[in-house]
Amino acid sequence: MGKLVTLTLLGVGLALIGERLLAFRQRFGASQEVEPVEPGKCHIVEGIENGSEDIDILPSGLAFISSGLKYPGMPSFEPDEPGKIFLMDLNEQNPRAQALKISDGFDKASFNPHGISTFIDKDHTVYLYVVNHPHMMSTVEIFKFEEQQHSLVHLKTIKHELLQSVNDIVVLGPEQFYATRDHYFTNLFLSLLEMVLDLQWSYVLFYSPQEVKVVAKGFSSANGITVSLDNQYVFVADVAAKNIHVMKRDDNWNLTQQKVLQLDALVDNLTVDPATGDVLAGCHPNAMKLLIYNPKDPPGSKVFRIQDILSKKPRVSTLYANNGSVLQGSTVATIYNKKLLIGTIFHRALYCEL
Ligand SMILES: *[C@@H]1O[C@H](CO)[C@@H](O)[C@H](O)[C@H]1NC(C)=O
Ligand SMILES: *[C@H]1O[C@H](CO)[C@@H](O)[C@H](O)[C@H]1NC(C)=O
Ligand SMILES: [Ca+2]
Ligand SMILES: [Ca+2]
Repeated sequence: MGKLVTLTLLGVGLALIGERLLAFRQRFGASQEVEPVEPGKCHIVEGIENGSEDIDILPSGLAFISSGLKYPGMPSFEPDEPGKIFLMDLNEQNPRAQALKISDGFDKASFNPHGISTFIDKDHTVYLYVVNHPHMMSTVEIFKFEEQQHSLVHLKTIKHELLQSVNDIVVLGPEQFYATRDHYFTNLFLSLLEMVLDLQWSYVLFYSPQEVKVVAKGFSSANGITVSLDNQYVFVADVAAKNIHVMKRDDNWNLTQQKVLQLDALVDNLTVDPATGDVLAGCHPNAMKLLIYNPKDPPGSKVFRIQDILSKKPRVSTLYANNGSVLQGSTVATIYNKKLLIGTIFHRALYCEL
C-alpha cells in the first residue's frame, strides 16, 4: 500500500513537472521563427563584441552601454574579460563606441555590469548607476561621469539584503531608485527550478538610504524597468510572462498596477523615446536558444515599439527583428533623434538611422 501511494505520488509529481516543463518550453518560445524587419540603414557597432546588455542615453545624445555581462546559465564569449561601460556620441556622423576609463580604487577585475540608469542632479552632474554582479553577488555602483576625462569616478557601492539577483534599475532621485529582482533564488539550480515551476516570487524594490521596501510582487521574472517621461508611471517587463506591467507611482514610492500588456516575446529591457513617449522593448523571440546556445542556430532579436501605452488601445508594432544572422539575443533598444541603438545580452550592438 505504502509503495502504491509512493508510486502514485511519484507519477503525479512527474506529470506535474512534465506539464510545467512543456509550459516552460512554450513560454520560452522554443520554436518561434523570426521574420526579418529593418527600420532603416543599420550596421553593427564596432568595438563591442561581448554584450551590450543595457543602454541609457542622456538628453545630450551621449549613450552609455553596459558590456561584458556574465550571468549564470547564459553564454559569454569572453568569460575572463572584465565588464566595461562604453560611451557613444549619437550626435556624431558615424558614432563610435569607446570604453570609459574607470577610476582607481574600484575593483575592475570583478566588474560585471548588468542594468544601468543615469541620473542628472540639479547641479547638472551626471551619475551612472550600475547593477554589478562581482563574484555573482548583486550590488549597485554609483559613478560620477566626467565627460572631459572620458571617465567614470566610483563614488559608492550599495548593498542590501533585499538587493539580490538584481537585473535593472531606474534612478529617480539621489540614491533613490527602483530595482527589479529577476529571481528569488540566487543558486543556479534553485533559480532554474523557480523558472520551470513559475513560482512568481520575483519583485520590484524601492531603495533609498532611509527606506528599502518591496513595492510590487508576483512577477515570473521582473527584468527591465523604466519610467514614463513625466516620472508618474513605472513600466516593468516580466520576461518570463512575456508582458509589460504599467504601474502608477504614489507619493510614498509605492506602485499600483494599472494594466498588463501581453506581447508574444520575452521582454527584457524597456526604454522610453524622449521625443514621443513611446515605449521600446528589447525582446527574446526564442529564449530557449539563449539558454542552449548553438552558434549554427543562434537566438534571434526583436524590438517592439508601443505607442500610447497609457491609453485604452496601446499600439504594438515590430521595429526590428532578426533571426540571429546579424544580431543575437537583443535586450534593449533606445532611440535618440531618429537614431536607434539596440543592445544584446552577450553579442554585439546595432546602430540604425530611422
Ligand atoms: C536567417 O535569415 C537569413 C536571411 O534573412 C537566412 O539566410 C538564414 O539561413 C537564416 N538563418 C536561420 C538560422 O534561420
Ligand atoms: C535592460 O536590461 C538590463 C538588464 O537586463 C538592465 O540592466 C537595463 O537597465 C535595461 N535597460 C534599460 C534601458 O532599461
Ligand atoms: Ca536600465
Ligand atoms: Ca534585462
